[in-house]
Amino acid sequence: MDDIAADPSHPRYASLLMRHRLEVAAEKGMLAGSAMIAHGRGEAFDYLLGERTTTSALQATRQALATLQAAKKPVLSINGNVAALACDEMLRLANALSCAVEVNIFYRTPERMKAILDHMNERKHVLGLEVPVLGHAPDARIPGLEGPRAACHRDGILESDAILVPLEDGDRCQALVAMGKEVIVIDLNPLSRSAQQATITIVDELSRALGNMLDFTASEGTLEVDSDYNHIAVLEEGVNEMLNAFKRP
Ligand code: PTJ
Repeated sequence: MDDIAADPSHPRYASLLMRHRLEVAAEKGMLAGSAMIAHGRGEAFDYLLGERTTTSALQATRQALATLQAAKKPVLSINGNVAALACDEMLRLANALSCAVEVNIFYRTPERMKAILDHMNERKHVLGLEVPVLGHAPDARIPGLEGPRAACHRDGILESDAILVPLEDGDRCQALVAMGKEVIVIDLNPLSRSAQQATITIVDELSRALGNMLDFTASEGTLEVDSDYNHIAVLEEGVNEMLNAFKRP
């Protein structure tokens, strides 16, 4: 899938690969105008983390996976950046959870929706997965949100009880929490409104977090929800990891 000039032995290969994926997605018309800005902000926070998964991020990842596994009707939300960076991982995770993915974007245009849906369906076909890809025919709205970004599927986001929304915008995260859902965010910025408002926030790079979830699924099967999980305490550990960046060996 990735036709990238850089050598995998390059110390910054993972970062170069993600940038390459965004460039390809931009050419296909999948990305919002501000997608690169959002990515750059994420990269800056990842530098402070040392571009690695921290212990607290792993704790959040386990709780997120356990919560999705325990849900009656989980759904995985896809925006332009997520489709560009980690389409295959999202499809594989949905397959493992036997749930749908739903394309639901902030800067909604018919052209971008089509480009993202085409990409998701093409990758689903290549991977040979039977995952429902929603977003093509929204028949419901997220209460409390104005404009086209509220459009969603009744059988997907609207009726879900747990939702994974990587790189989410604060308003929509708040609206989903207000609907009583378990809202799981992946966001490298622990201070973002989404990170603060979600039920569970994984402060980690998107593809690393999804890779860890897939590894846990393969190695451990069904995980236990931790009833003592403390969202704010785990977030604070993420902030402390960044503040202590200079003290790391
Ligand atoms: O495709 P659309 O229209 O839905 O738009 C998608 C973007 C991401 C452009 C839109 O939702 C947006 O503007 O998002 P924000 O408000 O900039 O928030 C994105 C958050 O994701 C920021 O806090 C970044 O730090 C974080 N982030 C960016 N890249 C990654 C990331 N977190 C984890 N992994 C990444 N690769």
